[in-house]
Amino acid sequence: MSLAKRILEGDIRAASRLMRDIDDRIPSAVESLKELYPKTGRAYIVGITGPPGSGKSTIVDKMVDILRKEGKSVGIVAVDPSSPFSGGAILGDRIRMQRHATDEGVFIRSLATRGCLGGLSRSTQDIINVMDAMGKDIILVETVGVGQDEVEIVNTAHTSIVVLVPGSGDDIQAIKAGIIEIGDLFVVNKCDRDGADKVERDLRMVLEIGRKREDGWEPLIFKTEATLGKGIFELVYGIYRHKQALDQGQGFEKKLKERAKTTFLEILKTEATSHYIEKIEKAGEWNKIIDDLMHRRTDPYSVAEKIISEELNSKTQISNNK
Ligand SMILES: Nc1nc2c(ncn2[C@@H]2O[C@H](COP(=O)(O)OP(=O)(O)OP(=O)(O)O)[C@@H](O)[C@H]2O)c(=O)[nH]1
Ligand SMILES: [Mg+2]
Repeated sequence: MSLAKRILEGDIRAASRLMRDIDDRIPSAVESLKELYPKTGRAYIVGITGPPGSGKSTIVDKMVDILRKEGKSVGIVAVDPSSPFSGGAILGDRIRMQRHATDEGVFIRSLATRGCLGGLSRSTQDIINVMDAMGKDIILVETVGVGQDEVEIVNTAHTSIVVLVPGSGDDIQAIKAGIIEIGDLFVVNKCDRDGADKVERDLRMVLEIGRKREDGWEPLIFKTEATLGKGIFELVYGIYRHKQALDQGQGFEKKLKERAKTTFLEILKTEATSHYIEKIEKAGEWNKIIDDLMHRRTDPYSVAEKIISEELNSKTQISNNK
């Protein structure tokens, strides 16, 4: 039986195996992903982003408690661009979810940047699709910070949660840096610390003077103390409220469109890039190109153009000769 079929039948080891193959960029993984794609689109995806150490994992962990009590199956993807490891190595430390590791209804996977292709958001999409095909009801995607990759990842979620904490001056900075547009729900965590009210006030102000959202949704703010689980129940119901608003308006359709587009662009980008890189490597021209660029014997624009047009020319020649 194919790996994909086994995954669809609920084989957890098959799912882990495919996720490892995705991490290692093993070509056959794509065949499995092709087979799984028609079975995806059922899971509800929630992105959680915020500065390092703001309590994202603790929040996720406490949300899982509630979701499991409601009988929902959960997938968790922890995207960690700063860590050189992937898989089990950092799970215990960074994800604080050992409690759920033995629960069959919870599937946890962590992801780190590999290589130089900026394929983090691609791998995340792939992993989300596997969990979706596994039949997870809800998939929580934790990402650190607000880099381009994070924004892309969070953009493809149905509901995006942005976590802030008191006492780090860069919060409002982060808010200004475009985080406002991506947050459907905001969390001020570590409310046991001084300054939580100020963060909330600042946030409210920024939200109010900000542009009205096209979808009409007014972002909600929640105050939590995740370590004690305070405020998490309200947050989970905030997700449901947002989902309901999406279902009732045109928001859902738009999100699906956005998700399909982002996934496709991401795949096109990574496939095309690796194709050309492979070609250059095969021709043994990598060092020469870099050397030429370094010494300004040529420019990167022309080299890229040349490689692409060479490929197109050779293709037309082949079809002309047929
Ligand atoms: N005082 C206080 N500490 C908290 C609260 N929530 C989380 N923490 C602590 O903050 C630290 C970081 O929590 P994590 O959940 O790992 O934060 P994170 O955002 O997932 O961190 P990274 O994944 O490393 O970016 C841990 O020591 C938590 O126990 C809270 O509400 N109050
Ligand atoms: Mg974390």
